[in-house]
Amino acid sequence: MHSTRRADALSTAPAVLAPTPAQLAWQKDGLGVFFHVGVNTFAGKEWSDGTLAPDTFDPSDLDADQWVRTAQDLGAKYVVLTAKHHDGFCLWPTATTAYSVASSPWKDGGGDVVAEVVDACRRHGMKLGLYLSPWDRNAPQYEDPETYDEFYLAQLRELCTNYGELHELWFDGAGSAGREYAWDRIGEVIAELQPTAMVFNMGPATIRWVGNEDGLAADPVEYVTTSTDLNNYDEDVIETGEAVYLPPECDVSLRKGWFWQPGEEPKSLSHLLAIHDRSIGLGANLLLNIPPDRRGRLDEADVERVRELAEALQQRFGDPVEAVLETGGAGAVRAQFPAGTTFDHVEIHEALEEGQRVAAHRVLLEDGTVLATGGSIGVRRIHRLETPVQSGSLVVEVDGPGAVIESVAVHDAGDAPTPDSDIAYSATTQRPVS
Ligand code: FUL
Repeated sequence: MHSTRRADALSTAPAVLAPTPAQLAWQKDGLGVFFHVGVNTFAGKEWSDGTLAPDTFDPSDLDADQWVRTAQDLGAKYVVLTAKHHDGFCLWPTATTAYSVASSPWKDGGGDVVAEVVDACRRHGMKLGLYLSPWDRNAPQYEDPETYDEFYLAQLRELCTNYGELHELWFDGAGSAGREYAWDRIGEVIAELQPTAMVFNMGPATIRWVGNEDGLAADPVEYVTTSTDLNNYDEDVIETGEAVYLPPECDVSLRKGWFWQPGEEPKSLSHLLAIHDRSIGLGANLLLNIPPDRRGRLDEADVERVRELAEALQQRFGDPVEAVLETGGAGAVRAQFPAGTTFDHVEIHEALEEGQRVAAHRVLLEDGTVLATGGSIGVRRIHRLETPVQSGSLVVEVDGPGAVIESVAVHDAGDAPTPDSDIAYSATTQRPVS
C-alpha cells in the first residue's frame, strides 16, 4: 500500500503498543520445531521425578543433524530443545549438577546434546531456542528458593554464554504454580547475554503461551494483553500488571506425548493441517514437537508424516499470486491480480510496525459477494474458501483505526490434502504420571 496513506491513517489513529523488531521478526518466522528428549525418553515417561539414573540416558545413534534437517524440510525457521526438563537432567555437561549427560554412558560422558544441536543449526542456518525448566525435581536446592535461584541462574548463564546466539528461552510454568523465581535477575542475565532472545511466557516475557497444548489459537488473536495462562495443569494466570505486546506461540506434539514413547503414532495429516491453519493461519506462531527416540533419531513414521505435511503445505501455499494493492476507500483495500486468477485461499498480512490494529475484516468480490470474514489479521491470516473462485481482484475491508494491510496473496490449492475442519483436539490437562 502507498506509504502516504499509511502515514495519514496513523496520524488520526490512537497509539497502540507496537512490537520490538525482534518480536516482529519472530512472528514473521512463524514456524518452529520442538525437541523433547532426556531420561524420560528411555523410561517411557512424560514426567519423571528426578530419580531416574543418569546412566539410563544412552542414545545409540544420536543424530542432531537429522532433527534439524527435518525441521528445515518442514519450513521451520527455529528449533527449541529441552536442555533441562522438570526432572532436572541436563543435556549439556553443566558445572551445576552431576545429573547430566556427563554422568551417562553416551559418548562415555563426553557428549553435549546442546552443542550438537547448536552445530547442526549452524550448518543449516536454523535459529535455536532452549527450554530450561524452572521446576527441577532433582536439585536438592529446589526446597530452598534462594539457593535454587543461584543454581538456576548459573545454569542459565552457562546456556546463554557457551552456545552462541539464542533465539528463544522457554520458561515452562508446569509445576511452578505458587512458586516465585528470581525473575528480575533472570531478566538481567538475558538482557546482558542474549538481548534479542524471545522469552517465553514467564518473567520478562516477550511472547506468551496460547493457553492450550492443542496447537490451536482462536480468532481474534490479540497481541496486546494483560495476562497469560501459567500452564496446562493449573488454572493460574500470570497478570502482567499493564498491557504488553505478547504474541502467542501454539505448542503441540506431533504425537500424543511430548517425549517419544513406544506405540504412539503421529497425528493424521488432516489434523496437522488443521493445526497449521488454526495457529499460523490465525497469526500465531506454531511450535511443533517431534521427539527423538531411543536411538537419538526422529522416528521414521514421524519423519514421513512431516514430509507429507511439508508437501501438502507446499501444494497449498507454495505458489502464491501476490496482489498489487490500491486504496479501496475508507477502511478498504483493493487487491488486483491477473484477470481470471483461480484461487481457493486468501492470505492477508497486516503491517504491525505501529501495532496490531485490525479488529475485524471482510474479504469480498467487487460485486459485494462476501468470501470470508474474521476478526484479527495480524502477521498473517489465511482464509480457506468453501469453493474456488476466479477473479482478477478482491476487496479487503478492515475495522480498526489506523489499520494498514501490508500484502494480500491468493493460493490455488487444487486437490491438495485438506485440513480436518471439525478438529477439536484436546491435549490432556491431567498431570502426567511421574
Ligand atoms: C508442559 C510440560 O509439562 C510438558 O512436559 C512439555 O514440556 C510441554 C511443552 O509443556 O507444560
